[in-house]
Amino acid sequence: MPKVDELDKWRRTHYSSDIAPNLDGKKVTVFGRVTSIREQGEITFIIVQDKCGILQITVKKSKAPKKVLDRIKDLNEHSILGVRGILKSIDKAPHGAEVIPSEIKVLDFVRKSLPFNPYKRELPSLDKRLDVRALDLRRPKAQAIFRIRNAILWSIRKFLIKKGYLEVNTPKIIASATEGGATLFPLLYYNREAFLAQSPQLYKEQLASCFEKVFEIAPIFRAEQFDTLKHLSEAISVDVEEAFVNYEDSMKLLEQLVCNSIEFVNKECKEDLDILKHKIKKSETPFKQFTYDETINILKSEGLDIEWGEDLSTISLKTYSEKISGFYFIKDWPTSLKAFYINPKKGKPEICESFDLMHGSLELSSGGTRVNTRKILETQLEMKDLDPEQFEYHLKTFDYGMPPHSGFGLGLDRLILVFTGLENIREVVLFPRDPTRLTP
Ligand code: AMO
Repeated sequence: MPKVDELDKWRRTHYSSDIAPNLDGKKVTVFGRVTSIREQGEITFIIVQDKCGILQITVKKSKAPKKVLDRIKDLNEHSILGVRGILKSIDKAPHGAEVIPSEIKVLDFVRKSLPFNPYKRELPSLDKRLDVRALDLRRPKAQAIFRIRNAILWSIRKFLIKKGYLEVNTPKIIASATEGGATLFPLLYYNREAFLAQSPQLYKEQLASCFEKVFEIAPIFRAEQFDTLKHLSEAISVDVEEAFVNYEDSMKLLEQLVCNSIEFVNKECKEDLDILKHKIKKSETPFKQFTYDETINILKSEGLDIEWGEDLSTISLKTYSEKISGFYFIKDWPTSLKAFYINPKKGKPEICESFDLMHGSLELSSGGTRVNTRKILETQLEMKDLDPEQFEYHLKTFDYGMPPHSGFGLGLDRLILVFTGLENIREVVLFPRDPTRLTP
């Protein structure tokens, strides 16, 4: 077996992206993973990938030191290398320069044949890839997806903090349901029953009463029995809540947030979007808005058998998305279809001040003006077969003065699907959770 070297005092001087012809003659230390080894006559070309891309190590047998030749003798693809050497400009190499090594450390090598080669075109099914996700994530496409994800997160945080929203962290172990009792994951909390949080809804409302403008980017847990391309048991939600505004203001903010992220990703992630062969279309602004009533009428005129008060089924949304492209809102939903904390309209309580942000047939976000009085909250909890007593820890805060407030929850993973042009939500999550997957 080949010997494994120690890292010792070696530290990186250059990433692959720093390498350039004008550094000709410079001493460098580079690290990375071998993606290919090619022998051409007396020259060995070793392509090494680091977090920024690839670089070329060129070993000429007649000129290389013996210790370098010894170290590359048993080298295999996917080994982990450290290389010290001199940069030499050369047109044909990536970034216009190659590294001529004076010393090579093999920091680790491959001990078993890989279940698949992440650098090859032919790949196994997503499920097989997810089983060894750490290997799958070496794929250039996967790397591009998660760099775009990172850019989206950064742009959202920057946007909200600049506008004066406070980033908060709320408990993920909670005492009662917020989004309907059927989708809770129960757990044992010492000697009591507790649940994983379905959303930070109640906490973000309480915090809006203290800090006025808050947001959280965190996991939400949904125990739904699904087998779709757009659901997860653990998803990331961007939750925003604000005092002294209503749902029209929340829609405006959400639209600005999405447009800002599109602009940022289009500017900062050009190469990654090219790798994915995807272009994010800028949607017309303001985003189109349809009331639930208008939506039902349009669907009826398309020949769908749908009654007022019904939720929009997958078929309804597919039909609708064939008529409307890009981002759009569906607002003013029946109160019966929305959660207990959404405010019914004055003089028309069967409709509530609510909205969903859609892209095609995909629901990206939902939000609304919140109920602001304890009495209505209690009535609505009972209407949803929820026990107000279980919510006392929340309801009592409404006794102490609660500003009017509104907000939304935006499904980050779904937004990334739109930004990357992918179809399966599991592709854009590092370690997805669904009813059949709990590892890795
Ligand atoms: P809702 O339940 O509609 O609203 O969730 C908000 C958004 O989160 C995303 N989402 C999911 N993504 C992947 N897998 C899931 N299982 C999943 N469930 C939800 C969707 C959805 O639009 N408290 C309210 C928000 C609010 O009113 O502020 C809520 O949770 O993109």
